[in-house]
Amino acid sequence: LGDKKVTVVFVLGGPGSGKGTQCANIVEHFGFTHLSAGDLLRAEIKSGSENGTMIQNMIKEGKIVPSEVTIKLLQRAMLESENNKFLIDGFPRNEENRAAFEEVTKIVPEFVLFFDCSEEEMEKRLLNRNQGREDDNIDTIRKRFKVFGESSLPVVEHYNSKGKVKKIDAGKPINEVFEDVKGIFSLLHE
Ligand code: UP5
Ligand code: MG
Repeated sequence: LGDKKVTVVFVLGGPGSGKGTQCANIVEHFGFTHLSAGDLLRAEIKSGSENGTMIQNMIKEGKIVPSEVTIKLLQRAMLESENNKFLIDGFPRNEENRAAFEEVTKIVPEFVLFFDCSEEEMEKRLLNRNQGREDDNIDTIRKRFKVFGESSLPVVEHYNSKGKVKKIDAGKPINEVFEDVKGIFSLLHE
């Protein structure tokens, strides 16, 4: 990223915990730019990139795409943006993602927003979403939950041990969750 000085908040939580929904609210109220790693990867598939087929297969299986691919997309998006405040949604998903991002970008997150939600509630939301996502079927959803528990929760634990995690009860209605989110972002000084 060169000289560009940026503020990054990682937004983590299980599949369907409401990361994208709440990021849209945060953008509106607090002037961040939302970078969903999953959305960037899906755009990469659509663009017909040489990695497209590999990414598509990984997403269909609920697996984590190689770090260098995702990091390149995130870096490019941050460079191309006029903004210097970013919500990075759905990344890092494993310890290797986390270490590689720190190594390559030298960016340390301001904090980690963690949406805590039961699998039962997340499953219900994903099966009702109806936006044609290839990974919103019960087989892939189960795989996503497994990967989240095994690989992504340790990342949350890593940051928690550094006192960087702000945990939100994400099982509540959307507006109630956002009240709690607002409480956290209101404390952020410019
Ligand atoms: N909804 C939201 N909040 C609600 C609430 N409080 N009450 C009731 N309903 C609520 O929400 C999901 C649905 O629930 C929506 O219909 C919403 O209206 C409703 P959303 O805000 O979309 O939840 P989100 O947490 O964003 O769910 P998403 O499915 O996007 O999470 P995932 O983490 O599974 O998906 P992502 O796009 O991040 O990643 C997809 C795949 O890409 C991964 O499985 C992986 O294969 C790959 N990937 C990588 O390999 N590397 C990466 O770095 C990122 C992704
Ligand atoms: Mg999302």
